[in-house]
Amino acid sequence: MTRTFDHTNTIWCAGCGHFGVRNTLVSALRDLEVPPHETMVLAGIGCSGTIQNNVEAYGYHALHGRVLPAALGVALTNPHLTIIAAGGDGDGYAIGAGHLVHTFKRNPAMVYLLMNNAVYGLTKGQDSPTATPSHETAEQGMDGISLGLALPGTTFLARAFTGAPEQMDRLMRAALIHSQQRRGFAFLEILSPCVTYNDTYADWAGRVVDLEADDHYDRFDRAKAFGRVHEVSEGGGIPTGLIFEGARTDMATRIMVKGAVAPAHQPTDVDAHLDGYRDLMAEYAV
Ligand SMILES: Cc1ncc(C[n+]2csc(CCOP(=O)(O)OP(=O)(O)O)c2C)c(N)n1
Ligand code: SF4
Ligand SMILES: [Mg+2]
Repeated sequence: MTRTFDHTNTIWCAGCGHFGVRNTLVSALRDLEVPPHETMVLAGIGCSGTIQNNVEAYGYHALHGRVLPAALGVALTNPHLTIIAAGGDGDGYAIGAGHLVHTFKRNPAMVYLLMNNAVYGLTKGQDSPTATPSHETAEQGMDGISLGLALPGTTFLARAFTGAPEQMDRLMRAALIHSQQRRGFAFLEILSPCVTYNDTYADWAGRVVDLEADDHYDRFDRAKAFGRVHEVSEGGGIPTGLIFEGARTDMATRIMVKGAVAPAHQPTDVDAHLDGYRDLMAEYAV
């Protein structure tokens, strides 16, 4: 199926990393032949949170920090969709951090693109949870990959950089395939610089370390992955690549009783449900 939609009416500043994320997502969906009517993109609030306006798919604009519970509802209602949740570091690591923790635990089949620019772009440059400690904040930074490694149920933890497009493209496809194969929650943090309020392109380009470039790196070993992420981070580097992969089925598959039909695939005509309603009312009438 060809995707003809090419929306150029983005709100983004020239040079914003979010363009690269959007273009990589669109080309991966096209190459994996995911039809628009089987794709749903949900986003939070932020410059990043407008990505769903620029992808040919079903779209939903969630409240700030609430994209993951909204996407979880879609994943349980219609497990046949390819679901992409997206948002910024403010959306996912500040107001939405609690939802991230519980989505890691639940492992629903979806992709989550967290576009990290270490700043609140839309509201003009306040510090986000990933702002570097020297950037006018008294707080230490936040690392979503380490957070995910610390929770036993996680199955896909990766980090890309818009300044390394080939790696980003590979990780985007791997994340989509992970969720399509019902292996669960594919968390892909993308370093996506805000050229207007926090231009980190040069800094990050000099610090990214692709863990998969090391032939001895074992992405299936959680403890070793944690150790390596810690080691690289302590040395001032930013670990990237497919950092961890675990084996577990997705939430909808786990909770669906054998033979049960997801709500989106149940008949909607009244007659199909009439006997059930009557039985229910009869129970109350006793
Ligand atoms: C409940 C609520 N609190 C605060 C805001 C204001 N607000 C809008 S976007 C945003 C942060 C955006 O930063 P981020 O998620 O990192 O996205 P970016 O713009 O950097 O892509 C904030 C605090 C809001 N819209 N709703
Ligand atoms: S303000 Fe920053 S994050 Fe927002 S569109 Fe401009 S460059 Fe991108
Ligand atoms: Mg941001």
